[in-house]
Amino acid sequence: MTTTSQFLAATALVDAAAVAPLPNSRKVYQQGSRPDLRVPFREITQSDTPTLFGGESNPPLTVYDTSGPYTDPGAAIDIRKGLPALRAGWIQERGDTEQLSGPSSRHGQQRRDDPALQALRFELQRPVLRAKSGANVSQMHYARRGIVTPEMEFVAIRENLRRDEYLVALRGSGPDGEKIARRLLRQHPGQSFGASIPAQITPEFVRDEIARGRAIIPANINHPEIEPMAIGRNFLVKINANIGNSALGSSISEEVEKMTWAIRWGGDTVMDLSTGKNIHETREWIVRNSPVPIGTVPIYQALEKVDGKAEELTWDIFRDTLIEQAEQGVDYFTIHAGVRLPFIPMTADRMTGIVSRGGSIMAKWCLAHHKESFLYERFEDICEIMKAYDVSFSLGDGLRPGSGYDANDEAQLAELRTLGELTQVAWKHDVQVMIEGPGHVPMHLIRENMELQLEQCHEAPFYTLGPLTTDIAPGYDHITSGIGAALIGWYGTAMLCYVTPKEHLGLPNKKDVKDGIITYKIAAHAADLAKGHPGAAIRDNVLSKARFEFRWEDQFNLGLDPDTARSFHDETLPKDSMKVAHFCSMCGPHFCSMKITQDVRDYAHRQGLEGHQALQEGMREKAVEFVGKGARLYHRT
Ligand code: IRN
Ligand code: FE2
Repeated sequence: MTTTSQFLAATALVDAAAVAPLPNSRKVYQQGSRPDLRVPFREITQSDTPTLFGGESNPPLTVYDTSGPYTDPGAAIDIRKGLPALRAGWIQERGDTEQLSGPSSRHGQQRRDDPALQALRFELQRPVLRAKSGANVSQMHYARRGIVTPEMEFVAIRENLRRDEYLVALRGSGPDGEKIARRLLRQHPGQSFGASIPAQITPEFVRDEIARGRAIIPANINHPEIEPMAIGRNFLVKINANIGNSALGSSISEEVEKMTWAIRWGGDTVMDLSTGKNIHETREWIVRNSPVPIGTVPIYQALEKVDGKAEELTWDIFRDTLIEQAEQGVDYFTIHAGVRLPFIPMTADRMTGIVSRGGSIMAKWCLAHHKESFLYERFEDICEIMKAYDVSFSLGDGLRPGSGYDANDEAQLAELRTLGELTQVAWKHDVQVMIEGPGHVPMHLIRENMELQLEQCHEAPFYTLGPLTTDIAPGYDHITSGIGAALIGWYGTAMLCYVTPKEHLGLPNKKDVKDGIITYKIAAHAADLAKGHPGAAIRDNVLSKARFEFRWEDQFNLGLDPDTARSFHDETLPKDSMKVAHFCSMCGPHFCSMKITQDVRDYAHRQGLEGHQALQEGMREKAVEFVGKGARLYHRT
């Protein structure tokens, strides 16, 4: 057991590896319409190696950045103090909030005197806000009244990926700048399944999407530290990383570090699913240090309060838990209000029953009392709390299938319809909503699931857990689910909840968290490409050009995980000189297809041949060379 003071000493600063800037990268900010609106991006510098297409240089590429101030060497971060309150001024200016003297929750009052816990707490140093009586502080409420908030403008700038700036840089990069720009910006038209992403995302577009309920900006007024982001199918596909201790393992400092680690690799939101000890304190540390929205499942903590006895849960305990967490600044709540009493028997013939933790807690409560769920019956009361802090709903899929066998069954679809009904209740209160989805769904049933969600939940953003496309690969469920995530993202899911390799097997460690995130970044980006998100292909094109030009360092650095790419290359060619070589160890110096293509082009150039003819001539010459060397052709991608 570590004592409080040991804990504090150990966590004064976050683990350096979790917060160091990524290689060849620096933080850049784009100024919005006001001085306190600075939108962060990551700029990846490329080498000056002369390139194939002429003498032009390779301008740095700017990418979306979720890592917050952690990767900015200029920002001095002390996690005991938390991050700067970036949005504090925006919230205050709106004049619709009031400051409470301290946390009003029972938890706060009961435990304030505990000296050990006091040292772990932040509330004592920060204001706790609530909407003034009668006010509604949700982004949806502002949007519907025609107000473009700084949060919306922030999101608009972020989603455009500084494409215009990159175009200008490319054009100025050398004599062939214009040609290169056209090449690097080219992408295949997408198939969007009804999503319509404009070429330029404006603050007004963001406002309109929020007003219609087609997107949300999770942004609790008690989480002023966040850099706002949007979840909606007309924006970049987002990913969520789950962290959290259980009764069995992991400490507060580890959880904070997992959060910084998760956002370093691209987590757009983080859910704290802690269920063990010091649940309140763990969350406070995470929220105060998180630049991304934090989600929770409040029923987990409510269950702790009744010592794990689901049947002893009451509305009062649940309501107090919601208020406690809303005052801490949690940005979205998973609430399993669609698990209704009449739906529970529908799970009787399932292969895997109810696999959702929250869903099973509510099912147990409903059966024990033989009563309708208090989450369903009190839904409007919950909305009142949500709009007083701007907490977004993530309506839980408590009846999601836990196996391909159970996919798209009666119970799942009955719940989905109910979530659609509740969406309209929430929207009546101008409360932001997204809808959680499965789970385990074989590929051929995924599209149907997405279409039903859009129709029945009135286009509220879908947020799915995978889905896992097959059940036969425990240990590899980041892959079984990454496949489903890519597909459902393409069809229109707005956010993908990651699954790590430890799914079904144990609590993920740091490596699992990273593997889950990279897998989901791949799925999300593949979906952006397929949807035809304007500008999605730039990074692919820039990386492909670096690859073709044997700029190894640039290839590593432009990728999602430069460290792994570099270490794989080092395994066989560790020397620095090999980072400029025109081949790698996969095919060796003589059989590199890209080297050969370049030789072919050079040959054509020398011979003064044109196009097709050149290619044929070159290939003939190469073929002779190959056979001469006893070539075996390797298939490669
Ligand atoms: C996402 C979509 N469907 C479920 N999720 C996530 O699963 C949800 O956001 C939360 O992180 C977790 C909740 O699990 P239970 O309580 O439904 O098992
Ligand atoms: Fe599962």
